[in-house]
Amino acid sequence: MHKNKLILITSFGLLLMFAFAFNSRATAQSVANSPAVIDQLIIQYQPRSGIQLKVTSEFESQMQNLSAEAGIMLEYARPMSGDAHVLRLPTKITVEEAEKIADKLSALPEIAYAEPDYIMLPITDFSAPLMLVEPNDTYYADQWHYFTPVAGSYGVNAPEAWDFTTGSSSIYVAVLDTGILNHEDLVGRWQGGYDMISTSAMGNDGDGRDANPLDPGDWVTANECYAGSLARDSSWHGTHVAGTIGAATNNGMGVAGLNWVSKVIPVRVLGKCG
Ligand SMILES: [Ca+2]
Ligand SMILES: [Ca+2]
Ligand SMILES: [Ca+2]
Repeated sequence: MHKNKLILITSFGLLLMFAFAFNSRATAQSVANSPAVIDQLIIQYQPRSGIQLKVTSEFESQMQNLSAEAGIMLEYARPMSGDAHVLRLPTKITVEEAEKIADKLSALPEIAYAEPDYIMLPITDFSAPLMLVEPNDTYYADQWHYFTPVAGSYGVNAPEAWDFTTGSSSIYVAVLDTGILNHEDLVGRWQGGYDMISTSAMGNDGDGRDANPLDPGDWVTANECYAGSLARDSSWHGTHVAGTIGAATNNGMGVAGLNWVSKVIPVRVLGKCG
């Protein structure tokens, strides 16, 4: 696996992590603040259901079926991407009522999911000045990739994101890489994991797949991987990535992690020679 793929996987994981955190908070707030505001549902058919609600002659009977199942008259509003559809309710109802109806529709075998078209509310008062949380880790000043982007740099604007969330204990981030070291700035920040490298020579730990994801090193001598391959020191890449995602943060030592709470699950997929 190439490094670029790893970076992509890592980046995608971070995006998911933050998207999930933002979404869950926004949803929770919409439930608390919206007693009777839902007037639409969103449904999506199973990919192979063969039902194309917006175009076929099945339209009327499908709408009647859905209304019967929902126990309320549903009116077709508009299509969405990915064979999802917006259905309109005859009146505004509470989030709880809408979720019950969505649950009934979700139970139909041809429906992949159904959910209220939630009214999202801002999760912060944007007129208030942001705190711009800055952690106290020793090397944080060198971690430009977390900073607010300025001309010529591409920081991810972590201080502003940390004002919203520093992570969630219900989220785990799998790092598919070279494994992990028992590093002092990762104490308590990872758990479980697995060594998926099936050959002893590449795994460099004397066996095939096993439940111990510790990284024994991936150094190679000249010509070890193929004729003419160069000698190389261990990369410890998995530990580096795990630290970027979830190093112990604001603990006055080492580096800061992007996520201060969610734990890393290290999975070894890269050893000697790849
Ligand atoms: Ca092994
Ligand atoms: Ca192992
Ligand atoms: Ca630290």
